[in-house]
Amino acid sequence: EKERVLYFNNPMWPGEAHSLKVEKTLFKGKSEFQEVLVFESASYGKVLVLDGIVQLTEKDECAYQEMIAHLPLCSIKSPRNVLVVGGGDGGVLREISRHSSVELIDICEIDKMVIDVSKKFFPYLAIGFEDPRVNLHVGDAVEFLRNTPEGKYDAIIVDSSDPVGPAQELVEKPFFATIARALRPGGVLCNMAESMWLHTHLIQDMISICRETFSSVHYAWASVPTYPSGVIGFLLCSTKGPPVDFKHPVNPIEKLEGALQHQRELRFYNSEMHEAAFALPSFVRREVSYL
Ligand code: AAT
Repeated sequence: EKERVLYFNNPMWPGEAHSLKVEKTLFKGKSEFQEVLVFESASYGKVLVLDGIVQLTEKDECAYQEMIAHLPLCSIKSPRNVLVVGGGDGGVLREISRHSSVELIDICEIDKMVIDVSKKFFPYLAIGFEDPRVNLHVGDAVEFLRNTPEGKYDAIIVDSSDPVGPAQELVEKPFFATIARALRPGGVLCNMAESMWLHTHLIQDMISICRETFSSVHYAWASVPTYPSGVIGFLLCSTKGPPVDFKHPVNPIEKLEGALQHQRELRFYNSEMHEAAFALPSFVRREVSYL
């Protein structure tokens, strides 16, 4: 029988494709916002694809979700109010729920189909929605943040898709301004920030916007094999107020772990990975500091 392989091509990574062998297609749908696909792959477990871009696989989702959640939450003492932008699969909620200091977790995801599909096919991610501290808002995060009271959150995590389609506005200056407004003084933002191998200009633009908007801005990265070029970056920013030393976690996860009865142990994040994530290759250092 003919082997089925899916090739992921996109103008975001011109001249190359990544591919996964398909065992079985599980879901194909078109929401108001994007095309949604779930398939069983031969080597990475189930895969969620939006508009032809891999959002997560069961095998390596731990790297992305753990890092995007714990890099900001372990950088401040006792985070209480947290907002997630995007993240409709629930994986980031699952990670935030490890933090017992957290009292409120708001999430604003634009596409209900992503949530429904995750509940059906990715129960280990969607379990994040079961935390009673979670409040789900289905809508555009741009609108949501415009109406958020000033200083409401200790941390905001932007787990959004690439800036083509519904996430376009999420890399623009007015959006970052509303994020900064919604954070308390000394609050933190962690924003998905693409690949240092592929998206230099996009990263530079985001950094220069954030430098105008926040009082500190840092770039961190982690290995995620199924994201284009195998890495993903994070932009960590803090608002004016008590300074945040992102590179040295003040709320180490090791302390939390003992206190938690979580479904599964951390697979990727620990305090050493946290500190290492801010070490940048020389070419990235130069690109980031030229601004
Ligand atoms: N944790 C999985 C990784 C993601 S999911 C990104 C989510 O952001 C999607 O569910 C998408 O529907 C949602 N989203 C996009 N635009 C908006 C918006 N304007 N408001 C609210 N939610 C939005 C990201 C993977 C990154 C892949 C890197 N190549």
